[in-house]
Amino acid sequence: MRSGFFKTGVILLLISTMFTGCGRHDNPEETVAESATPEADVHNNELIKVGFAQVGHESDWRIAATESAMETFSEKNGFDLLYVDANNDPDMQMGAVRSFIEQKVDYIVIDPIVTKGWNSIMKEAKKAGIPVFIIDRMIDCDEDLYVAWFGSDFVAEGEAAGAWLEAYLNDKGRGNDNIDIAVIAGTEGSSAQIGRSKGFDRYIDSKPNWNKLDETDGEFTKNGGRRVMDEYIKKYDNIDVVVCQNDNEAWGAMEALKSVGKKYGEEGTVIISFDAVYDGLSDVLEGNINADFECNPLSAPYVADAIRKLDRGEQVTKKINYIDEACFQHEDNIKSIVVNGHTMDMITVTWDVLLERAY
Ligand code: GZL
Repeated sequence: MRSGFFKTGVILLLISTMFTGCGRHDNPEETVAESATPEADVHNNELIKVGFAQVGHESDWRIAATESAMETFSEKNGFDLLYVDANNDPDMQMGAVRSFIEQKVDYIVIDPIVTKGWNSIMKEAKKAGIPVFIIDRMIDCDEDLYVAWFGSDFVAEGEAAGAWLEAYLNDKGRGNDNIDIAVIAGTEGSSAQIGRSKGFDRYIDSKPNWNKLDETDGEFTKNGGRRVMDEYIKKYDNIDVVVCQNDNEAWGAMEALKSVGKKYGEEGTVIISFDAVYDGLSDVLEGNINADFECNPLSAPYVADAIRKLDRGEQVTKKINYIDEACFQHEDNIKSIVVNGHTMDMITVTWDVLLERAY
């Protein structure tokens, strides 16, 4: 295990208390990442050994996140990556972290499947003197057990979806109509699901004419979205809006609606989605998905940058959000939305917008 972390003495961790929503940074100067892809920087020809315990391979977003991590923690960038795909199994993921500790890696990176159950393994890593970074989803643990977290504000993503739906229905003259809403949630107990549900529910709870019919775990997968939407179609005569907590679930929901001849998107049941991966934005362009709220998967370069900072004895901010996220729509009818007092532009998807998509 490299001792760079201890050579540098006490690392001052500034705990940032800010949260940012899609489309804005409160304090951009606090961003940790200065160079997204660090120069190849091998200490005395020694690779930095990183153990990365990934959620799984459940979605297009996840594949993009994994590809970013593989590229970032590559040997040409000075890393020796130990990678474990936990296949959406929290016990397997905890076991992977324990094996990284036993192998005395230099750093551990975790994208946690669920938020609960992490305190003891995190204490084991701290006792072993191995710094831990959390990316994307969050865990419930003492803040001194990890160096920094790079992820999105999932509550703000959920609120943005609620704000857009409010504006969209007003634009259609349906602001006072009774609206039946079904939610296909992400993996239950993941901070992404908890946050998006919490954010959107703030709008559900504030509108007596919005009726949430149901919320069921679709596991962030296409099959999960299909399974849940099939159930909803059998159970409910009318569904005005389906909120899918990622694009893969939206594809499953579309398949289910198509299988019974129901129209969706621009021509029927409103579909809201999250992630805004390339194929998700393609469906926004085609009018199959009405609005898609970005969640950026490219956090690995920010961890590599923070590792370099630690090695140089520099401060690493306990950063909460690392990158702006955008809000996309099919129709060019909503200019912007306001969430938590911040105005965010709605981007109408065109071919140019789609071609700019990195993932
Ligand atoms: C969100 C991420 C979620 C994505 C899904 O940051 O954890 O997990 O929204 C993925 O696509 O499965």
